[in-house]
Amino acid sequence: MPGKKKNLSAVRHIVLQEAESLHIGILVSQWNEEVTYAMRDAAVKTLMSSGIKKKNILIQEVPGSFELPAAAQMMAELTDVSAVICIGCVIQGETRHFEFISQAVANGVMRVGLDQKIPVVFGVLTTDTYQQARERAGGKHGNKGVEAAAAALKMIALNDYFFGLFEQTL
Ligand code: DLZ
Repeated sequence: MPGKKKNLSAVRHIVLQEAESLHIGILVSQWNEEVTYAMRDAAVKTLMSSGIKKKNILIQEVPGSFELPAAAQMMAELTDVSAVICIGCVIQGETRHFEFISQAVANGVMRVGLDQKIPVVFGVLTTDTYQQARERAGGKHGNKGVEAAAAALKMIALNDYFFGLFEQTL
């Protein structure tokens, strides 16, 4: 139903053609690692439940969320991944770091996705408190790692769909 709020953490299986041969990248920020590692693990589970082989999931850590866009660009350019899932957690502190990092990461991830022409997913929590972040990494608000993985798979499926339409015009 359009406009209805949907919690994608409920997503279980997304059917993809040739899932077994797909390679997917996951970048994980080491800041707030209790949260980001829980999101990473949920993302891996979601990918595997859709048929992605564990050996085809390329996981790499980065120092902080700010490094996610640059690492996503490297991964997209230098590996054969079909999508990059960027996982991070930025928590409001006493300084303005929060605003600068959140904004830069959101813009950077978007830009890499547009430039590289593969899905680059923004799996970055930006919360006021640590507690809010934990609630979204396996707590009462689900796990945003699941949602990030689901978004990557859906965008790959969308690309396949458009490619199919394009082939019909040839
Ligand atoms: C410096 C910093 C701060 C204050 N807070 C966070 C945060 O909440 N989450 C996060 O992922 N990273 C944080 N960082 C680190 C920056 O992302 C980055 O790694 C450093 O500024 C080095 O470029």
